[in-house]
Amino acid sequence: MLQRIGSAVLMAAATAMSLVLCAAGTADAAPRAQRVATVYEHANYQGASIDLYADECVFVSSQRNLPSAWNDRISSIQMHQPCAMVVFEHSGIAGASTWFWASQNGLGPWNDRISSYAFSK
Ligand SMILES: [Ca+2]
Repeated sequence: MLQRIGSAVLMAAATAMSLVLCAAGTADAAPRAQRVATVYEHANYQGASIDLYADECVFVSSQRNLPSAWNDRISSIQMHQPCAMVVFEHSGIAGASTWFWASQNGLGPWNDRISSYAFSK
C-alpha cells in the first residue's frame, strides 16, 4: 500500500516536472501572436467583435484581409498595443488607406469600409 502511494507521488512529481519543462521550453520560442486590436461592428465598442492578432507590429508581416464576415463592417477599434493600425478600403491592402494611432470609438468616413489592414509602429 505504502509503495503504491509512493509511486503515485513520484508520478505526480514527474508530471509536474514535465509541465514546468514544457512551459520553460515555449518561453524561448519565436515571438507569439499577441492581441493587438479588437474591432467592433458598432461605434463605441458595441456589438459583435473580433480580436486581431500579430506576432509584432511590422507592416509587411502583419498584413491581413479581414474575414469575409467582417468586410466593410467595422465601426470602432480598440487598440491594445503601442502600434498603429493601417486600414485599407479594399482587400489585399489596396485602395485608400489611413492610419489609426489609438483606439477609435467611431470611424467617420471609414465606417463600414475597412477590408484589410496591417499593424506598424
Ligand atoms: Ca471595403
